[in-house]
Amino acid sequence: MMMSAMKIDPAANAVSVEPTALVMGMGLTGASCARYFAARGIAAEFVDTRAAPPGLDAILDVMPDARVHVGGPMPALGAAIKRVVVSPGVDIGAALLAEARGRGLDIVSDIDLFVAECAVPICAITGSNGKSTVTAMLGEILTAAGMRALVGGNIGTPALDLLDAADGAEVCVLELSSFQLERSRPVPAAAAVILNLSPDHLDQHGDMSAYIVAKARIYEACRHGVVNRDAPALAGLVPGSTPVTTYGMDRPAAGQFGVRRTAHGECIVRGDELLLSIDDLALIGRHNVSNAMAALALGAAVGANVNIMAQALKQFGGLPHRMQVVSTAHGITWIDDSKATNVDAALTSLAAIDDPLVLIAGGDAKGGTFSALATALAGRDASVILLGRDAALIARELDGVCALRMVTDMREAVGAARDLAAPGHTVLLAPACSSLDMYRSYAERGDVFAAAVAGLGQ
Ligand code: UMA
Repeated sequence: MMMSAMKIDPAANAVSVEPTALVMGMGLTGASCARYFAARGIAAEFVDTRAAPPGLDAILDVMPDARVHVGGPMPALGAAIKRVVVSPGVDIGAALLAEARGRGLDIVSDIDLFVAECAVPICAITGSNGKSTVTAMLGEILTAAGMRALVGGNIGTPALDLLDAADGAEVCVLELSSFQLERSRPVPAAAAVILNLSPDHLDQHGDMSAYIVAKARIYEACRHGVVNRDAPALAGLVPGSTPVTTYGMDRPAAGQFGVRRTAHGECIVRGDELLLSIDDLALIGRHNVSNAMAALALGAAVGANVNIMAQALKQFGGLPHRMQVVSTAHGITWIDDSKATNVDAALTSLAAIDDPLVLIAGGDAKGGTFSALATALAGRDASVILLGRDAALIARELDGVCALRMVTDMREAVGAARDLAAPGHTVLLAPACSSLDMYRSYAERGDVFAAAVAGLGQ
């Protein structure tokens, strides 16, 4: 429908200039497109299948006269539209897009628009898990090494908003999701990495091979590939002529990043050069050693000083909702890992904990399966509390593996966990599912968990 409420009066909604750009999606990306087009004096039209898309007000703030269509059915393509910008959450099978393709229009993503104007080298980061951590980490250690870094993309600041801060920047660290990669032309990044690949978003991509094809696009036009040796299948995704730096948890060849046992414990090394003791890393878990090496390899590829970056890793304390300890009251450790939105991420979190465990899991399974979770829990001193839309599906796969309890909300989950946990136990929120069936985001889910834990008192 054409909007006619609140700020949008249809009578006043007539635009003096016919829009030449159509933006599909009115979330964070759509709002950043509005700012981008408004700053360039380009009239744009916006569509979203949601009845109340979250970016609507921000779009009308900068383009009060813009035509906006929310909910269905979608309008036909305007005759003057020359370019269509597709947000990451937009269905690529949408009829409007098919019409645009049929008409031979220029179909781009916000990432394409950003790349066309970005004058500094880009470090592009994707992977099923850890990509926001590596993006933030690399931004910090590049800054410590004296390079002014822009940081954005899937991590939260839409890429186009980075252009406003680009003056004086020397490098851009861009987190790219499979949705962004699938909707974009190959990004000519100075350096790119796929951190790891495990099933995620299969409800959207259809199957694992389509998901891998989307992720592999990150290497297609990059000038330097950074490759995880512990995931050998990923090496084959880099075009043969592209120079590569590898990293892995084993002892590396000259010039590559890895781990070596020394008299002072395990150290991150480049070739034979000692860079940092693993014990000095602020982040916990072996997966974060791997993440740290990915960041170092990317930073090195754009010319930053590796020794200074390695020292800066001592200060990087991580992002919220990723293995974040929210309480240790009464000898029970409560960990918010709400960002564990797929099974593989939850397995990584479980592997980082040796204590007897109460796991809180469940939500929207996104087409995932849970047999690997059952295997990881088998034989452990663990109980599982399940909530959310796919709780029953997970319960079927964990049946007989450990004690299960079904709850209806996070408060009840935390109360049940308090009953089950004893001093020395860890309660871990690692849902292995997306949060969107119950919460606006994984961050809100983590906040609700932390508030419920705080509500238990000291
Ligand atoms: N949607 C509709 N109809 C539409 C358009 C969107 O129903 O017409 C739905 C989508 O199915 C989706 C939601 O709205 O679930 C958001 O879509 P969007 O394209 O408007 O998203 P943005 O608000 O622009 O946010 C996107 C990223 N979100 C997604 O890809 C779903 C944000 O990543 C990112 O921070 C932002 O762009 C800036 O670049 C979030 C995310 O969850 C953190 N990403 C996924 C992940 O990390 O696993 C991929």
